[in-house]
Amino acid sequence: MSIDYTTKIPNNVDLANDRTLQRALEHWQPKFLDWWREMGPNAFSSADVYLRTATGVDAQGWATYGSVKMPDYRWGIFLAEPVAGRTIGFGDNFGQPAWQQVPGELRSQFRRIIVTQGDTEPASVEQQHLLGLTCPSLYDLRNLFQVNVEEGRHLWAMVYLLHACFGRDGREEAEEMLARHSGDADKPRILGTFNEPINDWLSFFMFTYFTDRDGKFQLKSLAESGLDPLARTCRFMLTEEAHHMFVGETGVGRVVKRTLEVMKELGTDDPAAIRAQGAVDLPTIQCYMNFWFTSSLDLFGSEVSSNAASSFANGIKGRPDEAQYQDHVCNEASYELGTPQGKEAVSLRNAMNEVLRNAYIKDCEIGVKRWNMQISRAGFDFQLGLPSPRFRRAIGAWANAPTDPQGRSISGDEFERGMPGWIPSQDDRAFVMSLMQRVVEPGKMAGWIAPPDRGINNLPVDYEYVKLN
Ligand code: BYC
Repeated sequence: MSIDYTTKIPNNVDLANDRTLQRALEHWQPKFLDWWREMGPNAFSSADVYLRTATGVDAQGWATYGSVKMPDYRWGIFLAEPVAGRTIGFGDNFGQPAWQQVPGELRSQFRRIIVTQGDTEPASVEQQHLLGLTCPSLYDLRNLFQVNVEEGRHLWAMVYLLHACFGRDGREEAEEMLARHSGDADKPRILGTFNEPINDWLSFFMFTYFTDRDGKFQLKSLAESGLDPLARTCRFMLTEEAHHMFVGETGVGRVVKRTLEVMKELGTDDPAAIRAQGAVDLPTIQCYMNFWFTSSLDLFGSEVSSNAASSFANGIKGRPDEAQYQDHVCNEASYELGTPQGKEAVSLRNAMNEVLRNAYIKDCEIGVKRWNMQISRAGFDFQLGLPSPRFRRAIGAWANAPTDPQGRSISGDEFERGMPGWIPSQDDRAFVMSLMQRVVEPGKMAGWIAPPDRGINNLPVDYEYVKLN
């Protein structure tokens, strides 16, 4: 199924044959572009950026690379290929044909989930609005912009569903997507993490490692949805999401690598000495990890959630890779939770947010292992680690239960006293910000980050990925 680039809105959903939908989306398009110009990376509107653009949705040839000015990026609507005879893979409607339209009785539930998903996409672009001004290299600047334009496209993906499946309500929700803003006191973004500022590149790499990975798991469970257009939309989004997590994993890995070089040169692990050389000491990297990991854990919702149970029962949102399980109905099974009050058995359907969160945590561990391998290969015995999922939670059973990063219950006072060493303190943030000096000579890297192993699309690292004009 090829993508039609001859129309105002590139798409592979035969938009030209649905004039009403096409007109509604064409009406939203200039508002999106206004939002991009105001809230996106607007200091770089005239830059030529080496970007990939989706040109097909199959596994082989879905991307084309080329130089683009970001406001001219061809945002569009791309769904993965349909699967003939697809049936609903979980819940009470297990085995019935997948829906091509939203069933009337599930309208508000579907809408709420699509709105929540959609809201995160422009939020992340807003969070990263000024980051380009302090890029550590042109290679990184290009990756930031690739992530930004694709988050913009993911907004298009959800707005398409809102327009196509929810009529007037959906069109209103699509307008609201551009009216809420990250960190806005009156109209914030829906989920907590998407209102946190991302003012430095270490935070950006942590965000793309930890928060985009929440995206991966939410999209994987929506890719199982009984609503076929939603499932196909999310399947294609996942191909783009993979690059964002690559940026995060290699970004943190390169910061660690540079720190290890400095530690070796100096023959010390003393944070003050490492900082004086303009690198980020490992304990500070750990603090940034603690912050973004715990914030991202909250994005999965409460451990016990009737919303999650009902989404599963109704075939709206499954588990990632649902096919790996034997039982797809789950109305008998139970799940054991650890709560501040002790162990508690709850029905599996009610614990679906926790099932998803645990799959996510496992996935988070993979990159941490790689970073630790770098550290031990360099001959140092420091280890980075994910904090306990009980630590610093704002949502769910552990929300008002202070623990240390190991998950041991402590008093509120101990918690307050410990925090400056557990998550970035004001001093840590000020130090990391002080490193954020713009480097834009092709191939040059800021002193706090090692160069990548290779460039983009087989080009050398010193290719001029962004022509600043
Ligand atoms: N902050 O029953 P509960 C991505 C709300 S990231 C604020 O516990 P439920 C991306 C919740 O909305 C993936 N509020 O949980 C990454 C509910 O409010 P209402 C984003 C929160 O309903 C990087 C109430 O608390 N995708 O794509 O099962 C860059 C009780 O909720 C939070 C999705 O999230 C929070 N952290 O909700 C760009 C998928 N957590 O309705 C993009 C769609 C919960 O009672 N969303 N609440 O007022 C969902 O599936 C679900 O809405 C949730 C869990 C996962 C959020």
